[in-house]
Amino acid sequence: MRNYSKSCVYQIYVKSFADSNGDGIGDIPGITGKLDYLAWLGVDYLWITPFFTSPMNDNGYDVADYCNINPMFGTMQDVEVLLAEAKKRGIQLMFDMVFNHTSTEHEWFQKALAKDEAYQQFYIFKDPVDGHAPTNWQSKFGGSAWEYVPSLDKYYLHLFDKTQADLNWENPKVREALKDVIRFWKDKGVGGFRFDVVNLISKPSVWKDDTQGDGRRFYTDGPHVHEYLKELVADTGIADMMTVGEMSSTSIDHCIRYTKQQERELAMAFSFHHLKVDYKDGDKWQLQPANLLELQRLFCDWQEQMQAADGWNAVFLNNHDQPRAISRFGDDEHYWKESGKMLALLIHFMRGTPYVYQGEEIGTPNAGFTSLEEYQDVESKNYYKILLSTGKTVEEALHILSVRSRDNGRTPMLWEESPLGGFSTTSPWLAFPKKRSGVSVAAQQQQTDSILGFYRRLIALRKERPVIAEGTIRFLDTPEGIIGYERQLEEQHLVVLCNLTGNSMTLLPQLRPVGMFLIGSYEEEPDVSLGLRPYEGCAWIC
Ligand code: TEU
Ligand code: CA
Repeated sequence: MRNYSKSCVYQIYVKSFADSNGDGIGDIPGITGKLDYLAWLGVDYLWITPFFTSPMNDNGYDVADYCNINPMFGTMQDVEVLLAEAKKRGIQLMFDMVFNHTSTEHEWFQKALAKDEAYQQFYIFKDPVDGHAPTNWQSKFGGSAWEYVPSLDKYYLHLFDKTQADLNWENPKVREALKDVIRFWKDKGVGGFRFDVVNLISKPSVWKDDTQGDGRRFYTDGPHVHEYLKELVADTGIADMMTVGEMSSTSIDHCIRYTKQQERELAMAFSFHHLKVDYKDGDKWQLQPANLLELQRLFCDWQEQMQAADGWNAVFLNNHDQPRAISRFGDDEHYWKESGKMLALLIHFMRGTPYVYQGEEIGTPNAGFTSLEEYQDVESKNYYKILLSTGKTVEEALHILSVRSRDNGRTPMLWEESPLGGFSTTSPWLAFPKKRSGVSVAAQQQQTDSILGFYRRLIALRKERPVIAEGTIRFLDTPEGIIGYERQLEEQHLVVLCNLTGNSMTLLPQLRPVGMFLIGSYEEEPDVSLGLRPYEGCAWIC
């Protein structure tokens, strides 16, 4: 039994959620102003993406001061008001701890640049090898993972942007400094933490070229990662708090260790393999249609194997780094409402804690941008150049961005149907999605059969029905395109079937559920003898 099995987490990308002061940028008071909506939706936790002091090269994931607020988003007092107001509504806040790296504007890095050797030990500075970078590792945002500093004649490691320098966790002073950050926010009443790419913190002791890849196999789930996490959690007293680690290119075995209760590391983990089924040869920048058999296999493996070893998944299809699932795995044109609901059901009745990313609850589709100027994300801008340099035409590169850019998930929240969407009183920092008819909180709160209403019901059902929160899971032997699973708690069974294709799919007699129909993505109850309609998702209590 876990105390967050009934919970639902709502993720807020602060820059795009709600703008309270009319500068076109979402902010902390903007979130406070929407707490009644979030309480109505029924969510228990808000994960708020970083709003700390930052030059914003990676929208706040480049932190220059972990204990101060970026004035663009508000003040410390605004954060305290948000915490207090959330608490009144029974909502807890999770803050986003970006501990793999800091901004190069962080005081620690600035001291390192000024030749303070103690602070050089906070980062991973290395001498050039034969006049070039120490290894051939690649940054996840494109280009070398090493940046040369002429004044020091040294390179520093950055697995992300060159303004995001990787911290040296081997140095106990780094670990102590980061524990102080946790203590600071815990004392302010924060209810949990999300740890950014936390499985990349432990680098290998030998630095060598990766002849098979970009270097990730050397530092992913690195040698001391479990030890460092245990230490951080124990020394800050957060073992029983709501914590989630973002695990990049991880394995089930490691995620079991990260989340098994007796290990006392984290409450749950995000993994991303299921969101790479439309990457050709594992490359995000090469398009292919989603491999649905692979999706089914991955859900089955992660859900069943994590369960078998007492691990716990954070279940999700969307976040601020991903294109919108409704455009990716659904049909946002012909079956917008049905596919939005089906994808929600697929995730919400699984074993684990479901996450809702702002806007998915109203079926927000991809941005639909057609020119480079519309994009803001550092990764998109870098890869646009890389795509052109590898021979893609401008049209091809823009098409790839329109499918893969992280900005697809970062468009401002649509609160109303009006031109500025109720987001701001001025034009926002990033454009609204091109297709937005019917996509708004105000419109959908009026309707009984809206995507929004459906999410609200799913969130409530997890609290009402122990089989959803506590039941065991077993995947059904379904044909390609249908994902089905059964949850069981004592005598009660819950059967979920989701059609992820645009075709009607017949169901073999043994797959036809018999019992009480609970919820489905179409207005009319399914007739299972006729099969599943396009993008139909439905659940029965059997
Ligand atoms: O993301 C880590 C990360 O690897 C993703 O950006 C990845 O590129 C994406 O999931 C593609 O599959 C985290 C944050 O969520 C992201 O916003 C930051 O840019 C990144 O770390 C660096 O802090
Ligand atoms: Ca603002």
